Amino acid sequence: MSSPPSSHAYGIGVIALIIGMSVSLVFYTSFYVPESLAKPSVSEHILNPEKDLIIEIVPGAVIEGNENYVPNKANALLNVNNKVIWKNLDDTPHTVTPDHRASDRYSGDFGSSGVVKPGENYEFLFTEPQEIHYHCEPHPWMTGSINVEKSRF
Ligand SMILES: [Cu+2]
Repeated sequence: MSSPPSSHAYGIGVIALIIGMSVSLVFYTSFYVPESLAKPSVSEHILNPEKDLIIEIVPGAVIEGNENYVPNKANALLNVNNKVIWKNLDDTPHTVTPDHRASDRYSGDFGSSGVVKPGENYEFLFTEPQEIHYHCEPHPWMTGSINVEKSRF
């Protein structure tokens, strides 16, 4: 005795539905969830700004009273020059250390993890507006600020 065709089709339909739901659940938990938790979506223009903003740690920066981070109060615009590069042109290692913990949702924690050696750079891609005051860990009289704003166009 075989069951009537309609009941058989119904059974296949239920199985298909269960398989479909399981596949979606697996997809959701293994691809969609980790992807959305990983990083906020950031526009291409912010990820690849037209220009870099260069802040020089000028020669002689180590000496108290001299200029150190130049420009000292820097302004960056999102979409324009939100990638900021500190270049150590001095002959002493320096750091770029935030006065208070600062981070960017995309780029993570701000600040050079160790020293920036003479001739080396520290760069940070800002993807959201914020103002950071920073200093040099071994030479705390060296201070500067970076202000990141939205561009108006
Ligand atoms: Cu220093």
